[in-house]
Amino acid sequence: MSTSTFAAPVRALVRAVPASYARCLRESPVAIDVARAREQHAAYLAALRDAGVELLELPADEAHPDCCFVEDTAVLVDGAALITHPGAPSRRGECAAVAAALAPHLRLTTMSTDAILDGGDVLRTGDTLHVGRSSRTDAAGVAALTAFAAPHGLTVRAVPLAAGLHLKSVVTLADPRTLVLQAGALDPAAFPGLDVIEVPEPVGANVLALGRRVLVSTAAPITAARLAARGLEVVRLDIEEFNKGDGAFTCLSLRLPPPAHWCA
Ligand code: CIR
Repeated sequence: MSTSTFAAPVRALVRAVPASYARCLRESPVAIDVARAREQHAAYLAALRDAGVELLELPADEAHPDCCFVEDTAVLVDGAALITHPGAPSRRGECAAVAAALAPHLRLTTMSTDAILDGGDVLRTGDTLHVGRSSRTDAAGVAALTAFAAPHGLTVRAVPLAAGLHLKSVVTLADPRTLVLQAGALDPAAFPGLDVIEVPEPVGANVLALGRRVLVSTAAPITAARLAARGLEVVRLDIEEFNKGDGAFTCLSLRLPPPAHWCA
């Protein structure tokens, strides 16, 4: 058993938005305004800093339009990082710079290229890592995560995903015992022992818990109201240009908890 307790992150790795973000991977070919994305990214970084998070900032990589979505390139647990082999071939070149930036802070394990896994598919609650079996994470990726997590006392549970890009596109952590789930995307029974708040707003399901503070999209008023009613300090941010690229709050950072703690 891991003995760590939930906390806000102390550090977060983030990566700037390249001009090529206009050509990022996305399911619907809606036009992206890169200048607006950069403004929204700046507001996101300001919100992290305001929550006491020290930022490790990587420059943009124009050769990798999706590079700002750093969450997919690593899974962080208890002083260690699993550098992933992302499901999308065009994103695999993002990992080297992330690994180099994390190396001074964490022990690194690099996943085999025989498996695929995106960090956006990995949702931690306590000693459990829920991992989405999505188009970006295969059975070998789940096995690699299981081997990485076991020495840390963490159990991995696979969650088949029918809709959404990643598991955390449809369900995220609001507080250590509460999940926000896009209504209809998954059976809440997949998360026994946890409170699951089902919300009708697809862009509401990806929230970022920073201790008792939680980042929620300005386009998700119902989600925001439900979380505020539970006593959480809700901070609303416009994240639309990243929603267009099939991303949201969690995707834009890799968060490091204080020692002996875990974070969203
Ligand atoms: C992709 O398709 O890979 C990016 N456009 C979006 C990645 C979003 N990442 C995340 O949810 N963790």
